[in-house]
Amino acid sequence: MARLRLLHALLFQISILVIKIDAVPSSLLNSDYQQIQDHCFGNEIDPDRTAFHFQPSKNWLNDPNGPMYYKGLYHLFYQYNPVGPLWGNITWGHSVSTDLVNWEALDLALDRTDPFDINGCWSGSVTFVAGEPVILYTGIDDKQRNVQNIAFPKNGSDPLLREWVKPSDYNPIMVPGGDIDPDNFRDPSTGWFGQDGYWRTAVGANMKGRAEILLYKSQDFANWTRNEFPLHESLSSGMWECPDFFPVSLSSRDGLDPSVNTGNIKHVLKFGLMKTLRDYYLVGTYDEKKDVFIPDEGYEDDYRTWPVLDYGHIYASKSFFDGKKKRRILWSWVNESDSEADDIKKGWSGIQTFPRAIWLDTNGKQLIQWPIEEIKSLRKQQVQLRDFELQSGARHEITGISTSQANVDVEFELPSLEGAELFDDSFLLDPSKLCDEITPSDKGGIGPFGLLVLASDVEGLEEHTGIFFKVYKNSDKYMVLMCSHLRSSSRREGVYKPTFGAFVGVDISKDKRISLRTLIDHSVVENFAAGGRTCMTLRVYPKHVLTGQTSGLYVFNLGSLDVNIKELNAWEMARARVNIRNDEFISKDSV
Ligand code: DQQ
Repeated sequence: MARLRLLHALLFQISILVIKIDAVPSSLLNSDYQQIQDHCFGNEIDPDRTAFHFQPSKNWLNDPNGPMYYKGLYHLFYQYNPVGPLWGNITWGHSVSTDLVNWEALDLALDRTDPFDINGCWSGSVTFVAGEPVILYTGIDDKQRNVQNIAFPKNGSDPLLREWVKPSDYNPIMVPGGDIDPDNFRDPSTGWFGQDGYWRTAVGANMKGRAEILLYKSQDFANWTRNEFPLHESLSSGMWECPDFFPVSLSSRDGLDPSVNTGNIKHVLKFGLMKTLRDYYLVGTYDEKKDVFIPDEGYEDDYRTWPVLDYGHIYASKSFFDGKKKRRILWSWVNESDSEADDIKKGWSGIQTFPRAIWLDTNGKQLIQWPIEEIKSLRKQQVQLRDFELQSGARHEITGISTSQANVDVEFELPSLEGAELFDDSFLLDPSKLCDEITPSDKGGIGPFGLLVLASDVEGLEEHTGIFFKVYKNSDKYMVLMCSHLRSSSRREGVYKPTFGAFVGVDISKDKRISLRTLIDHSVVENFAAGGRTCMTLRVYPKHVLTGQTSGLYVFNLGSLDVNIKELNAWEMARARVNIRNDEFISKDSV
């Protein structure tokens, strides 16, 4: 994880050359925090702590691991440091839920106890084998190698799956052979079962500089042999972590069991690129005979051309098939981007995105991600705008609800596309650079228009985070750019404040509308544009909340053309019950 911090530190250094950051004496910050800590018991006062996102009650969290639905309960495991708020001592934390919104913490599922995982229980998955959940995970062994291990429930009739056994006569089940870099061989995917009676799993590996998703096969799920060919490989993009490989329907939003390989389907290979710390995915076909994945036409071995799962701040995502509601659900790790010193003061670090249902767009090319329907159970007061004209230069505050814990759904309508600025193709591979050049004084053609969230009330919105769109014309086509600027998001010291950008895959000339759904939860802002076609998750650490001030929400339009808000609905959100231990709840309500 040092590399994450290093990258952030580097990007932060670069950003201060470009953006003037107000200097805040660190003694003041310390006393701000002290004030909070003095009054802080549990979740109530820590202003950065989220209200409806998954996080442990304290300490470090990273990747989501092995999500599943079993005997009436959803289970989520996660990479967890049980003794501190920074990465290290990695084990599997474990929580259960009946509704994917409220979570109860259980004891560690996997701890570093054996020679094959004594230096860490890293990421992995759960597969149902003969109806019972089985964990595959990466252990860092006594020789500091990445090896793959297996664990079974001690008592499958316990819906809580409290105890797991790691048989030493099985483990490790895969070791890095001669051509595999023992430092980079990890994160076994959920298994799938082939027509030939063999199980498969995909493992990320670095093979002398080449990224390979290795494929292993087994008849009994215990003895595994590496396939002659990798499932997929890339010569140019470095190590691929946390592979997820699953079928998606071309004719329905329903999720599919990982072993389905017939019917009107495609396959998705999702992975995290260590080089960019972003998650990408490829859509294509799985040839079960050769056991290879073939990306669809147009694929190039250049990560800059691959769809990014979320253009903001997420990594190491993991999905599972929810047999209860026949859908595929995905979580992603959202790392902190405040300073390490602040994480130590807070005593926690890392959250998961709100669970997202994912399916393939009708165009067969793009994944759609959308907060699961259970989120509605958290909605409180609602405010609404309808057919509201946002004139050029306008900024309008949404009042009537508290907006630091909110769900906003807005649909912008463009009366015309006349006057869209011309697009320069050189920006195609680097939309965030284009976003970076958009400033409030830039009276563009169509846009920027969008939302300002977590804005300070006083001193002329000194702190605010913009999520906005701008429409460009590229020969006979229109392009919608989505941006988020974090440069004014926080006056706290040591916060990483990048600009994120992406092109939204919609044909704006057809319906002249673009929607944005935003989940605001104290220090995280998840954005879903165009019905979930483009996602952008942000970490935001406003300073104004440290002194008890509330945050504001605005719609704005800085383009020279007026924009209409067809409809805006905003709900204040309730606090979910997330990982507060209460054994009574577990025994009475969950089972
Ligand atoms: N995190 C885990 C690894 C994985 C990485 C270690 C991705 O298994 O490759 O905590 O964030």
